[in-house]
Amino acid sequence: RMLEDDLRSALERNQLYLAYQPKYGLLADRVVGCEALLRWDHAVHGSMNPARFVPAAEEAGFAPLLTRNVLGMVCTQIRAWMAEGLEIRVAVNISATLFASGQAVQLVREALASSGVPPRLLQIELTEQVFIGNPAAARDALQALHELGVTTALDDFGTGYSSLGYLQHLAFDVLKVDRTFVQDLSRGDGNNSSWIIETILRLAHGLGAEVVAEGVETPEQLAVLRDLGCDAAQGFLLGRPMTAAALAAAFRAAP
Ligand code: G
Ligand code: G
Ligand code: MN
Ligand code: NA
Repeated sequence: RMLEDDLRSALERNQLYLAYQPKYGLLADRVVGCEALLRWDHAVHGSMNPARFVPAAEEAGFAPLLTRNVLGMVCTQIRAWMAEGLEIRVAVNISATLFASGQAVQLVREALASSGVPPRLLQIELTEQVFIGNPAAARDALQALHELGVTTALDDFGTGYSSLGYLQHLAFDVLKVDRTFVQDLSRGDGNNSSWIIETILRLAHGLGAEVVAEGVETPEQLAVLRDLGCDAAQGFLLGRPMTAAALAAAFRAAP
């Protein structure tokens, strides 16, 4: 109730903001894009974790409002970077429930139309949860996004207990390997995690999708991912979630 009221007023006063975490292309050896991560500095409770307040917002029925806000902020930022001569693709997390309801696609369409952002600069990250419930609706919504020219990423891949069969019918441009697999990576003999990542890479590439490894924290993990032929990596080693200005500087940095 209190959280709900605080959140409502934070939304009304534009007190939520975004941090941007770089995605690092392993072939290009440079920052190739970023993920937008929602932040809320509560006046009394300090920095709030989106893993907690986003679900609370959704339960309170704020999902459409919150998502419209996030998409608006992202599109404004993309335009600002374009004005500086930078074309930076931004990935946005959208909750499975909102996505399956079909509302998310409409919000994306509106955000693109009102901002004039080129659709190719927007990517939508979804979890395996979208498969549960109404896979047919999810499929329609994915197709509608692709028709808009927006790309899609399957987030936290490998942790959602979903059937691989869904991948056959639901096309994603990117699979994001969950950080639990990346954490256990070490060089040398094939431990289970490196086999799993190798298999995900083969699966994804066979489906025409790219692979982003999440949660890369050590140079050793990065080296193994490179050896395995992973396309891109994200994690504290390559950059923490940062301000838009810092992200632009990282993007500009020559390889
Ligand atoms: O950035 P951080 O580790 O604090 O994010 C925690 C969780 O919150 C992650 O699962 C992330 O996907 C989710 N999250 C971050 N920003 C958003 C957002 O704008 N919308 C939604 N739906 N989830 C978000
Ligand atoms: O669920 P999703 O993958 O969207 O979650 C993104 C979250 O992961 C963000 O909250 C971000 O802060 C966090 N994150 C990003 N890089 C790392 C990392 O290298 N290690 C850990 N532990 N968390 C990370
Ligand atoms: Mn994500
Ligand atoms: Na993830």
